[in-house]
Amino acid sequence: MSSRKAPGKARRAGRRVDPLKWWREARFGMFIHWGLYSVAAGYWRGEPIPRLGEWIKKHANIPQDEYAQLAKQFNPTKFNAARWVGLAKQAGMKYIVITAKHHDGFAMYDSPCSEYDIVDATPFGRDVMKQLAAACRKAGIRLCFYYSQFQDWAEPSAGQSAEDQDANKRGLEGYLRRKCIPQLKELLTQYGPVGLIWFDTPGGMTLAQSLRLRRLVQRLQPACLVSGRIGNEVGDYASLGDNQIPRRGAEGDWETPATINDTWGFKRQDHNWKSAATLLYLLVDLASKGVNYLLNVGPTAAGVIPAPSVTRLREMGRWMKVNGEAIYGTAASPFPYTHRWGRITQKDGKLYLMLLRWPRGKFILHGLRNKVRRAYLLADRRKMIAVSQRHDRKLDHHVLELSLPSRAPDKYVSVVVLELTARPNVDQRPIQQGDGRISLQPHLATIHMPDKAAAIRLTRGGVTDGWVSTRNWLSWQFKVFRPGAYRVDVVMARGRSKNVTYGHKVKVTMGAASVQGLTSAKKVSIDPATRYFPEASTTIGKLGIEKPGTRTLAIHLVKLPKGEKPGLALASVELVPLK
Ligand code: H79
Repeated sequence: MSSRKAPGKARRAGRRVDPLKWWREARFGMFIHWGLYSVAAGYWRGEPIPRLGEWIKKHANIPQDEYAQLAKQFNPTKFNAARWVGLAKQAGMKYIVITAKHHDGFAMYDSPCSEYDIVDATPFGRDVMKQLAAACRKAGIRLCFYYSQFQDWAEPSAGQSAEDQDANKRGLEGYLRRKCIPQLKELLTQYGPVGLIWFDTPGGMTLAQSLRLRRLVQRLQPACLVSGRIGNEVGDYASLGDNQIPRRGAEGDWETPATINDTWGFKRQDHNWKSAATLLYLLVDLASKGVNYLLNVGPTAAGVIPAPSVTRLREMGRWMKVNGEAIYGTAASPFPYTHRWGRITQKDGKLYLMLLRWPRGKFILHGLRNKVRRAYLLADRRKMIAVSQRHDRKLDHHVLELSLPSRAPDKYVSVVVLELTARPNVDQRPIQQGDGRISLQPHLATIHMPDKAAAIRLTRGGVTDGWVSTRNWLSWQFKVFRPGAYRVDVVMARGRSKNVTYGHKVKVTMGAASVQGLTSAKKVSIDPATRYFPEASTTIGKLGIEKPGTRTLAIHLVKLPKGEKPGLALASVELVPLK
């Protein structure tokens, strides 16, 4: 993703072994949210409390002394470190990140500097992290700790919300010195090698404060990574938002932390489990964009990972056993856009086509310039797939055709390997897809900004941001092969504001023809995979394409909705063939 760098890289340069090597190869990790909130399990005084389980102290306004009483009920007699680690391993996950301390301030390990911890304050009285560290070592899984460095709701001088900008006035330094720094030292000295510290919500921390924590980690464990949410861009890699799915591939090192249902910490009433198909889609989609998938489980206070999580992770593991080669150690797709049939990753001169939809006839891929040496399924490596490739010189158009077996080998995602004779070489311009669609996304557009004062930027997710000037516009050059009539859909996404905003009058021009219309939220779709990020699609008209070749399409903002400031959050312009 263009404007972002991997901040730790320069600082790490010169080392012989890249400390990010294992993390890049891993691609898939387990997040574990476990704490006093797991005892409350989404209920307070018999009432169900909405939203995130681990936020119950805030959401139900629970005073500190009452919340602390939960510790007396924390007795995870069913906790079995080997079972949790075994599940992660079975799922094909390579690292575990567990909440050593979440925002509630309760340490889930034996913390000498605090009595507000699992050993001193609970009847269980044992250090679960010791057991997890041993089980991880045995299984070859990297153990990592989540540590809420800024927010600590048991410490009035620490950050009290993700947005808190005043903590430094209230005495954040004191909290850092008394609790945060000593606890980080404990975590980095009591449990052997730690893969990474997953910092979160840096809030009002200064650069000097972020750097101090980063240097502390590095001094105690030089190979230990720190997450991007340490703040001020001094992490080793960057975090996308919680559950965030970018629309485009990432440059640099990225990770998306994500939930299986809607909460991180266990909630009895949250039964909104994503299906195994959706979870596998997310894994494959993120890998195709070069993003690690850190998938969460929220064990109960008894120490049990909920059964719906277990069945789904095992299902993912069955897929990974056959198809893991397409995920581990791979890089993002060489195509600058995604395909409707599935996703692509690459490694060592191979492309992995991960098919979410099995084609009825031939499988067609446009825009790959390489020669394919051979093709086969990961589910059956011995059986070669017939490949045919052609190149139309006049249009500079490359077409690949595969004769796949009539039935998909996998019910979720089937992987076809293309062995290339050289490094992947792909036409970087938008191009009509095998199914006839043309998808034009802002990150592939030329952004025209005669009105410099109102610059259009792109969000991390690849959506236009700050598009409020009617003088600024986007255009694309794209290749098309199939003449005919096309429906013009304008797709909006959630920009910086919480909802999809609409009511913008837009005009789409191609050659001498143009169509114009008002964006509306009538067709808001929430993909079950990206369920927290709604999109709304509006059909604004029809345009014709007379002959194959390169075309230019432009979109202008004609008028903003009344009283609206957020601008047009454009996700794409879609040309859909009308048959
Ligand atoms: O640990 C998980 C979350 O608890 C944590 N990050 C993941 C990995 C997180 N901390 N802060 N945030 C996420 C920002 C989210 C704020 C919200 Fe809310 C919590 C939105 C809804 C609940 C704060 C309280 C804003 C609205 C109500």
